[in-house]
Amino acid sequence: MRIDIVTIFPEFFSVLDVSLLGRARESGLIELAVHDLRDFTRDRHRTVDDTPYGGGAGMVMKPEPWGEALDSILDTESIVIFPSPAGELFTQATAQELASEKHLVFGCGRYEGIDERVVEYAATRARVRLMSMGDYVLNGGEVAAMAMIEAVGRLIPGVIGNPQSLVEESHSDGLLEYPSYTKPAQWRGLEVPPVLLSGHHGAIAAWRREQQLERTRRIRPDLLD
Ligand code: 6GU
Repeated sequence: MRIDIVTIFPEFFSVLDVSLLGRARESGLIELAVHDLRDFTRDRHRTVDDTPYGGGAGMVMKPEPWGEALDSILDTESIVIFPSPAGELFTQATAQELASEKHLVFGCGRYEGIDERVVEYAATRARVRLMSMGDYVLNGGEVAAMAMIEAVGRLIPGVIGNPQSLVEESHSDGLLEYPSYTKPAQWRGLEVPPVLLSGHHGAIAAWRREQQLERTRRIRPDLLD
């Protein structure tokens, strides 16, 4: 998979050099490039924002640098993702859909947002999705893009060593994950649930399922609807 990111804070994305995704990049499973939006400006001050038409607080990102950036990055197979609190909710199902794409482009807005015509223009050149991480406000799309890239990247075949771990994890079956334990069996007076030490695989599977259901009912009843 190819991933392009457009941002005014390219240094944010240095964390993608490490860990699982860093290895996926080294092995060529993921090809990732970060582009500084200011490199697509043409004025001396490398201006990326201006005051909003109609008035109001804050600044809006100007369309011209975005147009230049998108023109240099997009091709017919691209899908453009604009992280936005006004977008559709990004879920595990979204991550799964995006994991089979060839080319993801993340357009990270700052300030009060990007001139809406940029989204309109992008939609004439590629498929476009506005994606939100949840009902809270971030200062810009960078952290959201990073979360989406991690969620998608780990679903690409070969990125995770043991694919079984993808099958068993939270949200893959629509429920929260069961609790996990490792040695020692007793720690600071706290015990591992005895069933996990029983060697009885059927009983363990049943206990884990029950834990998943109990947790989901208690913490995220909305997932059961
Ligand atoms: Cl994707 N962007 C911003 N700026 N804030 C958010 C978000 C995205 N998702 C939730 N809050």
